[in-house]
Amino acid sequence: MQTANDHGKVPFIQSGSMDHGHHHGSDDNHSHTHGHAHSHSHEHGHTHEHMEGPGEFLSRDGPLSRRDWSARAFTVGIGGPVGSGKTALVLALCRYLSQQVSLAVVTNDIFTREDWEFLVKNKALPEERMRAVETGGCPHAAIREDYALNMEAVKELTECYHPAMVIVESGGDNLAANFSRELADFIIYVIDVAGGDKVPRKGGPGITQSDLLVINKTDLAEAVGADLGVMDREANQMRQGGPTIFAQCKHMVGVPAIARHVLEVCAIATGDPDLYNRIKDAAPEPDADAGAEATNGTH
Ligand SMILES: Nc1nc2c(ncn2[C@@H]2O[C@H](COP(=O)(O)OP(=O)(O)OP(=O)(O)O)[C@@H](O)[C@H]2O)c(=O)[nH]1
Ligand SMILES: [Mg+2]
Repeated sequence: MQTANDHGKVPFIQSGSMDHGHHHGSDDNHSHTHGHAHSHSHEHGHTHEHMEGPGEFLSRDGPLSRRDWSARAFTVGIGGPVGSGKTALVLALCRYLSQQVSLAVVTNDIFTREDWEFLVKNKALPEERMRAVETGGCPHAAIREDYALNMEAVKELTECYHPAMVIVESGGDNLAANFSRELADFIIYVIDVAGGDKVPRKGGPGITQSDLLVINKTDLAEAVGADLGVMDREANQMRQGGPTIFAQCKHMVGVPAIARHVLEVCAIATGDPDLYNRIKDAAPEPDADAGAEATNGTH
């Protein structure tokens, strides 16, 4: 496992063997190899959790109470299935917030640095404020059991740039993936309408236990016959009233509401109310197309 500059000057962090040098999360005691014929623990060096259910919003693991913000900035984890719009959300948040708030970004991909390249090309942030982690295996492991590389990248960025917030984009995964609370102070889970309006009710820890659920690509709802009312109702049920925001990340719709929500939590956690004030007067929400609006509150 080694860091940086395997690819010229690109800050590219690569995962090697999962068998050494990893910091394990405090929830390891809940992990065990599941009872399928194949053992994941031997194939890729970590065990998979067997979950009895998706878990509940109100009894989810809360953020760690910590004060070491100067060692590691407030960390926002963005997870969700492949292609749901995580990178589009990272870009949109950077565009919306970076004038007022100091940011840094870590991207995860299994074998490439494509998301990092996309963000560099689109000037999400100055290149040096963004790092790519190549997870080399299950993306969910890199944000849960074996998060050392991501943790290291967040700490390095904090040390170099003292950002108010570091955004970590998980590699796209399935509905069973979720961030470790050791890594993420705030968890956003992004799904999209293109998979159909059934997705929220299928559950999974990202849907039920994320601090904020984003339902992206509402512009495609009609084309795929997804009923946003159903998604809204079922997301609300699955999340016990926890916040959900409909969005079109690619078109900035819903992004100001997402940004304000994250900033507010960050301001409270870090005890810096000025953070939230800085964005209050920022550009208002663009005119939302059908269905692109915050639902069941933003808190
Ligand atoms: N129509 C529409 N397309 C979108 C929207 N947001 C993102 N997309 C498109 O969806 C595709 C996937 O978006 P990404 O942001 O790369 O998704 P991702 O979740 O980061 O994907 P992985 O990192 O590969 O898992 C891209 O072609 C985006 O342009 C949206 O609001 N509406
Ligand atoms: Mg991506």
